[in-house]
Amino acid sequence: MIRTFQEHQIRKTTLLDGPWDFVRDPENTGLRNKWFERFPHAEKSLYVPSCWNNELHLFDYEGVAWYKKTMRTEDTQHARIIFHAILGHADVYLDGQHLGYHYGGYTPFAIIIPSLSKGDHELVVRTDSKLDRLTIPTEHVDWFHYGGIIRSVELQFLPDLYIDKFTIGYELAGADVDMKVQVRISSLSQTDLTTAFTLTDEDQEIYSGQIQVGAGQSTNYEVNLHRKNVRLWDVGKPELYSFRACIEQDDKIERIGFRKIETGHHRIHINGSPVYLRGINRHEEHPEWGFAFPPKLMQKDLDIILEMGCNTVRGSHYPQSPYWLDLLDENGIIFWSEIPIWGAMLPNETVCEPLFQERALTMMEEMVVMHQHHPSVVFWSVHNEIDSRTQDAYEMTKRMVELVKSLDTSRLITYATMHPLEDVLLPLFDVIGINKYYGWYEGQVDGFKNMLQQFHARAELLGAGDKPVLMTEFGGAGIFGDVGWEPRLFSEDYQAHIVTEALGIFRDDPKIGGTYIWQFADIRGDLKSNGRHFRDRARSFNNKGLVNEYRKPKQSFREVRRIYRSWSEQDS
Ligand code: ADA
Repeated sequence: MIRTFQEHQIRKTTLLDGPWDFVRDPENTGLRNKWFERFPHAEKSLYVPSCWNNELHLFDYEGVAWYKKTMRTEDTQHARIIFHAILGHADVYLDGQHLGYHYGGYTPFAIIIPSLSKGDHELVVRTDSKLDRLTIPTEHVDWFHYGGIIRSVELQFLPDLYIDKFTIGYELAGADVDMKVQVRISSLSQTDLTTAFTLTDEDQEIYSGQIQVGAGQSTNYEVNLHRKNVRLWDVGKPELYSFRACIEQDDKIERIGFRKIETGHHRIHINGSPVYLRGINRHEEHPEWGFAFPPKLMQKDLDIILEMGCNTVRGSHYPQSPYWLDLLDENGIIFWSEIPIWGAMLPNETVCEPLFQERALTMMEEMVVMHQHHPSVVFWSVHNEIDSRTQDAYEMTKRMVELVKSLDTSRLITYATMHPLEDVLLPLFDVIGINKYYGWYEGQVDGFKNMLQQFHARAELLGAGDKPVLMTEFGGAGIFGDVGWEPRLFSEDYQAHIVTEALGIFRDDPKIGGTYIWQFADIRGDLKSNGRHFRDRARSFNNKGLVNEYRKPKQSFREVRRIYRSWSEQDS
């Protein structure tokens, strides 16, 4: 399932999920000669969506792999295939013809095939999961970068006139709203056409009109509506609206929530009230599923996160599934959405590379477009832990921030820094995230106090003293089940000690507006047996989860639940 609700009532859609033929191509031979000629026999059948690294003998495979599926059309029809997420490089072929290429990993792309003939068609996808110095993330990253088609593949049949785009923007004044609805109707017809257009709120029609579209052209259409006394979406009090754009032969449903996001007095404000953030960092990853995280388990993650008393989640470190965000929308949880620029080992030369920057900007734009209607999204984050002390980082970041502002002015733009005392990027952002590991990588836990004192003074000097500061990462590793009388490194006890002490320090600092513990669950690490990096990752996992990779609670989980619940009571 892609969403928790139905996106179309008229448009015919079907999922191409299920078994696909799969073959590895470690030498990258298939690039020159068509895959289906070279490899008449599939290596195996692989379920889509999934990551191949969760299959036997494919644990470590990184590189090129080919997927093939036969799809059938009952009539000659216009087809649209949406790939909801393929990791890395993706090339799509239909009946031997190259139809398109996408680079990314966590955002959808679509291909339209007008008048696809009736019968069987061979759909082939070449994917390449290899990381290098210019991929995002780059080859040095602290999570296992899987390979595969990780989210659904959707086949849609389009009429001659179809809804190509449907976006809803708004400005709130109290509970009154000015809505700007934009639709783009596109034509796959040889003649000019006119269609009736209606907009409904649930089942009630709120607008109707006529739209003309030239043969093979697109028409952009805008509707401005004023509505009084709308129900506001808020933290813990979700109120959602479903709008349906409808033309004679096609429709699209979008769900939004009305809420106003501001900052003031070192806090995030939703609908005019300050909200202290009680959060965790969540990788959308599981030992059996990799990044192809199933909806059923998303519900369980959510239940555990609610049980802990959280009101926010940071989507570390890449755009997470729309289904997950639907769940957050429905539960009134704030979300931090970011792209996978993981910078702790990112060389400055990479930051300056045009291809790297171009990929970063495309990923940002695709993320904003994908998640723009989710009320849960409050933060757009442009990167994590890059070397934020340099002019090059400043130049790239400025481009990214400008792009986000051109796409969406209703949310806060942020990032996470690991150099809070030397960072030159502070003035560019609405909110500052700090990642620091006192008690783990450096010194004792109370090192946070001194660091924060210096940070606040510096932020003041740079004119960023009134911006909300969030502690976006802190914590330590605790191996599940390793408990004792003494707080040894890697024990559950020591991990719980770091997290509880740190939370106390941050809560006492009036300039800190919230906390995101690193991290929700243990995740598979990118530990190469011959590599220099991440050699402290026991079990080849990043063990800083409050729950283990199968979501079983550690001592730190119980401590955080106690603390977050008591904060929740104090703040309500
Ligand atoms: C960084 C990084 C995380 C993780 C963490 C750790 O802060 O942002 O992805 O690698 O360190 O566990 O060391």
